[in-house]
Amino acid sequence: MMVRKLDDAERAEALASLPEWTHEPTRDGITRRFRFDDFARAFGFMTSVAILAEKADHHPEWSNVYNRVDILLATHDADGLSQRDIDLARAIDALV
Ligand code: HBI
Repeated sequence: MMVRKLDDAERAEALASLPEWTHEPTRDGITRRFRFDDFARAFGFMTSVAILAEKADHHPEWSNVYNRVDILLATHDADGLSQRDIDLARAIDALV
């Protein structure tokens, strides 16, 4: 399914609704850093996100260092930020 990049107005509106996320202009994606009490909780969170990603057929670019998980959401097919990223960010935020 062809998915399109959000325009400037759509992106601004979406970012306003996701205050924990930051626009990453070099990728036209959004990023958020999550911190947990320990590695096991961080990895459990990643497992929950992986299940969401599979259901959405939309996948994060992420890294994990001990209790920290950094997530970037951008849409490869749109070469930037799409509604799929916004929807997945909302679903991820609901986990924490
Ligand atoms: N995840 N972030 C991201 N961007 C995509 O374009 C994307 C994806 N996961 C799966 C996916 N596209 C598939 O729909 C296509 O690879 C067919």
